[in-house]
Amino acid sequence: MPFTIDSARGIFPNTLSADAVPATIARFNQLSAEDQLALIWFAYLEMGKTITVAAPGAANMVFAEGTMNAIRQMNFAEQTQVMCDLANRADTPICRTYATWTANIKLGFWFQLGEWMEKGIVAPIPQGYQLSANAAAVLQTIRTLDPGQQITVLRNAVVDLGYDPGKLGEFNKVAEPVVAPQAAAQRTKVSIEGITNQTVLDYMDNLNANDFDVLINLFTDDGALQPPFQRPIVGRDAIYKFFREECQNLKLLPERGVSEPTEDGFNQIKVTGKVQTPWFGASVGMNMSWRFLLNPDGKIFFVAIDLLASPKELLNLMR
Ligand code: ECH
Ligand code: GLY
Ligand code: GLY
Ligand code: GLY
Repeated sequence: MPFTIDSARGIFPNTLSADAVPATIARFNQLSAEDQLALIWFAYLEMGKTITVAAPGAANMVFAEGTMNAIRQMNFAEQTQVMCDLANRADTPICRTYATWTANIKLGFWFQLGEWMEKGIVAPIPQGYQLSANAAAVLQTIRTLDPGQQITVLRNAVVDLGYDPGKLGEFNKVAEPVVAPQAAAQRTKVSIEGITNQTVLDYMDNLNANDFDVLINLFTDDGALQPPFQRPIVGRDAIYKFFREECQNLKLLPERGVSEPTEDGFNQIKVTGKVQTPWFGASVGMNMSWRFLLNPDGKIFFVAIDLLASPKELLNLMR
């Protein structure tokens, strides 16, 4: 075996990912609970002036409904306490429930609380709330990021709230229902300048079609997928679970790529392009790259998905 997952992670080392995102999250995590909530509130309101977030589907919200309705019944002081508990990653029943949700359910929950805060049903951020100097500086950094990086900061901030899922022990993730794969007539085919490799084309087309059963067969049994800013997810079962729980209705718009043979019959392929999330649709195109390592049978042994540092990186196909 010429490659391990660890060595595969280093293919195309010149790829510049958006380090500003984890750096900003690290600074955000140092802030007080009150500052964290107020900062997201301000960032979300400012972003809403230029990009529109789509309401979560009703079917998705069913899973957070019990918790949301319990919060709705509380008085303002209790609601504020729940939100601060979430920001403090406290050990409470609601924080534990939150920890079992997928990213989309967490986002849908906050989307609803945000609407209720605007309507006065849930305790608002206090009128005239003054961010600390550190929080104001983090907000200022967020303003300088491109929209794809801004929504990633927001998403990652939301995902990190609540009780630490790592401390829950064994649990089943609460995820939205899996949609049926797209019908043949609705499917689209990508074309990627410089790439004819069928595995890579099939990867894009099947992920776009939510056809996770076909998609997963493109991977080796011991293959790995590394999402942006995360450790690799290793093994076909774990990747399949990730696709079904976290990867529905994405739109991959790959643009160009480069392919070259490497050791022992493996192929390394880098593709760059845009990705849209169902939350923001065409109003936010995230600048992304995919770094594939295919085994001699053309199966995916490793793929890393990175959020790029700048649009300029879309043209960087250097090894
Ligand atoms: C309010 C104040 C109190 C605190 C909070 C509030 C609410 C905040 C809200 C925020 C909503 C934010 C949202 C963000 C959504 C971001 C989505 C992103 C998606 C990125 C997906 C990517 C996919 C990449 C992949 C590819 C593959 O090939 C393989 C799979 C995978 C204001 C109340 C908290 C409501 C909605 C960034 C990049 C391409 C790796 C998945
Ligand atoms: N993007 C935030 C809003 O539309 O309210
Ligand atoms: N509105 C986007 C989603 O539910 O994924
Ligand atoms: N960053 C997208 C995901 O990991 O789901």
